[in-house]
Amino acid sequence: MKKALLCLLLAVLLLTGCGAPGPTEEHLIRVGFSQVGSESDWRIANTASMLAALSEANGYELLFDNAKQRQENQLLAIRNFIQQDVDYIVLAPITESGWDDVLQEAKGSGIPVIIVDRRISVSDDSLYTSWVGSDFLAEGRRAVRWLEEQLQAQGRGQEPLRILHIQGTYGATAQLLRTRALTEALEAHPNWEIVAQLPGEYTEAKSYELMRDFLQTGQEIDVIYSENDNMSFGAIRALEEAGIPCGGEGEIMVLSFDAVRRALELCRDGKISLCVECNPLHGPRVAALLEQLENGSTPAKLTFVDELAFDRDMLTDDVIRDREY
Ligand code: GYE
Repeated sequence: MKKALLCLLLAVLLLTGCGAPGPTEEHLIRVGFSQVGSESDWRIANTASMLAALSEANGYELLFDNAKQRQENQLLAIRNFIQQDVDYIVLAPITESGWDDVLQEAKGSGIPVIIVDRRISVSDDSLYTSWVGSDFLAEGRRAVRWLEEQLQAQGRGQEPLRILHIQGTYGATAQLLRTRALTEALEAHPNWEIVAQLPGEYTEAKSYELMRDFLQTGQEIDVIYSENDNMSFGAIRALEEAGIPCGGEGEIMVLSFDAVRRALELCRDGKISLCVECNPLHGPRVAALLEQLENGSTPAKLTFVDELAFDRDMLTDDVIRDREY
């Protein structure tokens, strides 16, 4: 009888796991995610997408760190993830450079690293397993091509064109390549000129401030090439406060990157002339890469996301309604 009871107790203990981690807890994949910050609508949508995809219900234990737009915070976060011996590190890098040492440490600890959104420039590509994000040069060229076509259609192809360039965080791939596309365009069009370059740091507040100061100079412009939507929002606010219209015929054209819902609405309302799409919904893409690694397969080194651009004529209510970010 005693023996039977003991057996029963043993069976119960085995079934319940007795204090040891439960079956699901035991199998959670531990991921440390170092995010750039929360500087823009794009970024906030990106964070939401990552948190949703790498949830406990989906089998992940996510250690999330918001670096508040500072690389030193990202370095600290990664070292902390290494110390906690996570299974994987996911890094959304603020700039391209400065990652060699810390990624060498991750490699030394045998932790695979996935890069998301912006790229990194490292001396040894084996320091990261895989990258997924946008083709920022293609985005910039999409904006430039649209502008060329517009000017051509308006018979202004040969006229002087004065451009105000609002730039994102210096050294970020999205800044470097969107800027490169504009630089290429200036080489191809000697009648195009950059009146000023403003360091908007991808935020609405900074761009608003800089735009207000710029308007004080009294310089005239035809186009604003703004490297993300939030900087466009800030610039448009400053223009409106100064009583300067944009988007209409003969008025300043705002070309904006990301195409978040708020920007699409401004495009529909005629204030933004072009929204170049940049898709932030990388959560499921990163989860797919992690799954491949878990299954022992080798994911593609680079994965580019397909994107579009919208002007007022292309925008339908459906596009705006269905926009997830
Ligand atoms: O355009 C901007 C964000 O790296 C693509 O960063 C991303 C950029 C995006 O803050 O809104």
